[in-house]
Amino acid sequence: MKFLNCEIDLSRPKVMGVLNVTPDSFSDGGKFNSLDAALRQAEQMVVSGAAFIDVGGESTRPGAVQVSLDEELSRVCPVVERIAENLDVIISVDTSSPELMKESVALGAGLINDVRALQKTGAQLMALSLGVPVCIMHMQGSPEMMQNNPSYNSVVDNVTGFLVGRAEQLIQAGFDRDKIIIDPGFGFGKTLEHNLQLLNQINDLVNAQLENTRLPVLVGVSRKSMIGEILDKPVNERMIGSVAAATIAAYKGASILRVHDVQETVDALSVVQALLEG
Ligand code: 7PJ
Repeated sequence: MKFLNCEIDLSRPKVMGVLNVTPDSFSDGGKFNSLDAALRQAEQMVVSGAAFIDVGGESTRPGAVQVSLDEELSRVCPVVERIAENLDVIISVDTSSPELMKESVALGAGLINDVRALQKTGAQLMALSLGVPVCIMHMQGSPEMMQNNPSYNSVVDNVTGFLVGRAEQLIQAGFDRDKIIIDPGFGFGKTLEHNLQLLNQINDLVNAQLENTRLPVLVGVSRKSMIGEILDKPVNERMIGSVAAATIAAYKGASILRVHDVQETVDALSVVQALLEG
């Protein structure tokens, strides 16, 4: 897939490091909220082998309060700017806001990662005009309400149908087919059972075809409550469980793993890669 000034081979699984710049972010507890700390954290992730750094200023954890656009812009833009100036990595911006998409791409971001799949007013048109690749994610409901009794007939069919349908709409609207990444949205309006079904059948999503081609799949399970529920452990003790889940997703064909623990995941993926090639 072609990004601003580089090409990334997604036939081998790649790691996206999560850099939260939200003070209420559940897993970092706001630790990386100063600019220098954010840059150091990003640098560490690049050294460890991250191909992408995902910068997000809006907490979308269940029940999170919405942040204002000004707040989101002021959290994210300086971080994007500093990373673009200092590191050789693709910067992904985790946002649904067209204004932030525009600002961050102007500052050097190369991927728009939207948990609302460009469905917010103006987002689709903005992403189209910016011309960078996009990751569209499935979510049932909205972050405030989504864990309120989510239900599906078949979660795998529903999520696959939504993502392929949405990708078709984007292509109709003028997007390049080879600039679309799809993501089932682990934990976004899903019970543990739904998440496990999706992970177990992630190859169905990987193999879903659009005009005879597949779309790269991004998987984000890192430190999420599905891991916490399985382990009965708090967020700071979910690293190994998260790496296990990422390993399975990669083995079943996921292209990008969105994680907090970059080095550990990179090592695990090297084992997957060796096995798939061997
Ligand atoms: C995801 C995300 C995910 C994509 C978050 C968290 C919650 N973007 N942003 N996929 N999750 N594409 O990291 O726990 O799963 S925020």
